[in-house]
Amino acid sequence: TSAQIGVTGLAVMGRNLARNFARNGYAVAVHNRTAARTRALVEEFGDEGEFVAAETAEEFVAALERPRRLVVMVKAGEPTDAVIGEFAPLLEPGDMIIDGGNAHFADTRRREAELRERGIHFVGTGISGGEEGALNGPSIMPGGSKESYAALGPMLEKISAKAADGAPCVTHVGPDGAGHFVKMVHNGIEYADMQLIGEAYQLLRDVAGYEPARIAEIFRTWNTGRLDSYLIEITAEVLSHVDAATGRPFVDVVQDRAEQKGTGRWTVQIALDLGVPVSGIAEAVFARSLSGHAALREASRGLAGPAPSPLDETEAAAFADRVEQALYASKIVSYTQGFHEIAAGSEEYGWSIDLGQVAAIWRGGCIIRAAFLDRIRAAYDARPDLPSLLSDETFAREIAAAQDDWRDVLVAATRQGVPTPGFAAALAYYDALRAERLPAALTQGQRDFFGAHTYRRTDREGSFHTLWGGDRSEVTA
Ligand code: NBP
Repeated sequence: TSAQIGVTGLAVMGRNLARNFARNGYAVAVHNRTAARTRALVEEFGDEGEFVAAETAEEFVAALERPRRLVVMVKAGEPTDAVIGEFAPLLEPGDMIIDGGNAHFADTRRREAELRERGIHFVGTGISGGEEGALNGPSIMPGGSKESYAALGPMLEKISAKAADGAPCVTHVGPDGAGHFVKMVHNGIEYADMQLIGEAYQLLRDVAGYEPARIAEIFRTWNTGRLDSYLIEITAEVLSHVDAATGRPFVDVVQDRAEQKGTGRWTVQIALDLGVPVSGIAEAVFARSLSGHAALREASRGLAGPAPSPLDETEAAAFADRVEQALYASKIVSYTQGFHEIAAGSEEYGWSIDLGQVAAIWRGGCIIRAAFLDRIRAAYDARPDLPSLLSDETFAREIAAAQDDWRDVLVAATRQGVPTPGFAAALAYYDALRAERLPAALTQGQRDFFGAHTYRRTDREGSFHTLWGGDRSEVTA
């Protein structure tokens, strides 16, 4: 038998992706370092479609029709290089290695360049949607050559999620590492979304005084409006869940220490390198780190906070509405920052990424899927050179309508001592962009004072320096 595609690495993601291909009518060769996983897959799900089980790398490669399409779904990092090292010598020019793991885009660029020399297409591919998405339709972000997409795209379109308008949630993002870069920023935005939702929850709990079950109801209501999204939906599920052992709200029995695997951190690290302010994503990553510093938190428990000032029922309900406004406005800012980073990466690496397409393929399948993304797509479709999402008229108008409530929520949070770094960073970004003058002028003055770093004037061209240690006259630098 000859298989149209092969999957090596059959842990949760690879197994479900292989089943997804098989269920869509493709013959799938399956392989895993530990052969027991391969046998288990065929035993358990063999009747879902056509699988070709391969025990060795040679058998696996031989089972594939040419040009070969070989999907690698192993742990990102060294395992990926090990698998490439094992398979590449068995491949021929024109064959494709599709890395569906969460690789760092810089690794993808290196691997792509190395394999290109040997005529092999390396397609670094972001896949979002977790286990469930891999099986029933993920959002897929392939990079690599145009040529490889021509041979692979139709299959990916078939197994991907579909947006509400039926469009497949996959596109050729751009060359080499573009796909993994966009997946990285997707995850960064996911961190920010989760942080903002977390802050909204904490405010509803500590300022409005609501119990988790009641807050779940509020999220359910929000999910029928402009915040309609997968993350809001599952938030309601988690908040309404009751722990069987104790009968208490599930959120109250889980340790409040958030973990992370690294894609959020990468998004911030790369943003620092590119000089793109992604303050919302950065605050989300820092908030997770802070939550994990148990000793530091323990040592700080006794620090002074404000006196509690509970709201009555009417005030609490009004406050909950304002939190929705603050959450929505902050979300717009998060996406503005994330898309700015994609635009900057695209510019830096010459990827020509279509931002509207990125929003379009995130509409279904992935963790940040949301009705909202269709509006981002529309904004970029209307104006592909949009300098920022905030310059889109619709978003600008919505923030204008939300801003008073957004500010009030931050006042309440500050007064009552509820940490809201995501909301606050988003508002600071918004106000900084709006500002006629920033204190950056003073910063430049300080830099010129202590380091003769020079400055530019508002009224004349050129670089200038003031003789701070002398008569304070100005010279041309
Ligand atoms: P894991 O990330 O847990 O990786 C397990 C797989 O890697 C197994 O098949 C294992 O083989 C194989 N492997 C390892 Br570990 N070292 C190897 C080596 N040196 N040579 C060959 N194979 C090796 O699996 P996963 O959770 O299914 O994720 C797969 C990829 O998809 C990862 O890169 C992950 O970041 C990415 N991803 C995951 C999700 C998610 O929701 N889990 C979502 C999106 C992307 P063995 O069976 O022989 O040990």
